[in-house]
Amino acid sequence: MRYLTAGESHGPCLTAIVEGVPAGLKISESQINSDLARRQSGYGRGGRQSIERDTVEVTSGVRFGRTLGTPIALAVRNRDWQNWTDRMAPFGDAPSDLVREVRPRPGHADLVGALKTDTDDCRNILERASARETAARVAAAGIAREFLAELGVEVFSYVTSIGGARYEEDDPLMRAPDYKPLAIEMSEVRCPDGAATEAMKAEIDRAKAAGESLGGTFRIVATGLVPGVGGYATAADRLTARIGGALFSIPALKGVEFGLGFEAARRPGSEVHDPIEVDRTAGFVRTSNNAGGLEGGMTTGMPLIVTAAMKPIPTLMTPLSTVNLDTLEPEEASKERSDTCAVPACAVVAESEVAFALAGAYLEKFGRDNMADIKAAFKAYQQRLRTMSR
Ligand code: EPS
Repeated sequence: MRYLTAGESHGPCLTAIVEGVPAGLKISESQINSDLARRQSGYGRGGRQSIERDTVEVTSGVRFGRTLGTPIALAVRNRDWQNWTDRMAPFGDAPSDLVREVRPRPGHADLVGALKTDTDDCRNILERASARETAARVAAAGIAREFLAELGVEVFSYVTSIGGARYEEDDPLMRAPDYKPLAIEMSEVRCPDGAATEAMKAEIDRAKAAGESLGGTFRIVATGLVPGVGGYATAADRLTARIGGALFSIPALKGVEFGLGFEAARRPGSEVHDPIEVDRTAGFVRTSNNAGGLEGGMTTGMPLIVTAAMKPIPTLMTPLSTVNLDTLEPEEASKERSDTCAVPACAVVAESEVAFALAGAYLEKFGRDNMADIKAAFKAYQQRLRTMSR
């Protein structure tokens, strides 16, 4: 299952095409819209989110609520487009009063993109490098999530830190994460802990008052996985590489850790690896989950637990110094309307990438054509695993 997106932040719409989806998968428009709403939410977001009401339009590949097994095309319209029709017009001449973007922001794709593509207007770069593009990813990932849900897999996320404010979990690598969807989604920063939520909001308030922006960390968890998805035989099969690569396609991500992550490098082997036991009903289980649900590039059957770090947003209301591309003189970087913090939204985008990576690996293991065949193969596999642990 693969997706491709197109679209500029202030163009008419964002588009996604998802291919490799089996036939007969039930798709819910409202489920996709609720994921889009989660991506728009979060304390510390800027003015754009009060303009947009992201909803999905499905224009191909689905009939009567079920997939046809053909490419699925999705659109998310930009309401803000109506304010940009002259400055972002696909055809005709540029307006005579057009203000080019010539003060590249450190940390954004502005400068390097302009050098690479030979343009004197960083807008040609920033329109696409904008985090707005992630709305199309979240819409596309709705398909992957529905597929995984049919096989009992659920993907969720929560924020573990914003700036210096942290949510200290008792047991972050617990065997069965205590998924608290209500507490997560009720929190304005998508953190299940009330005190940590308040501390994170206070950090955002301080940053906003100082014209600053803030990054943070979040955890993505997938439950209900069966062991043996992914592969150990070739580099391309390894689910660790696929999930890591998928997450690093999110522009603002600077770090990804699986399970114990960097902490594993500081401990002896006996305090890292997860002992194996056999349980009459559950089959082969682990007494800990330091690996974060992946061993040898494959799922172990324990929850997948990935922690990711997002850098602060590059647009600063108290801007850093840059160079004006016209005069080559030092100047303040441009100040586009922006978010103080988008960590809660980034966690939702990261869920989408993990869902795509997992859905692709499940399809490779259980077949691709239609849901009935896939479910039959899935059931047979579970049956064989049960026999092997008895
Ligand atoms: C975003 C839309 C953008 C930004 C933000 C994310 O809208 P606008 O540029 O009109 O304010 O708010 O983009 C960035 C943080 C960025 O660096 O480009 C969205 O819908 O997520």
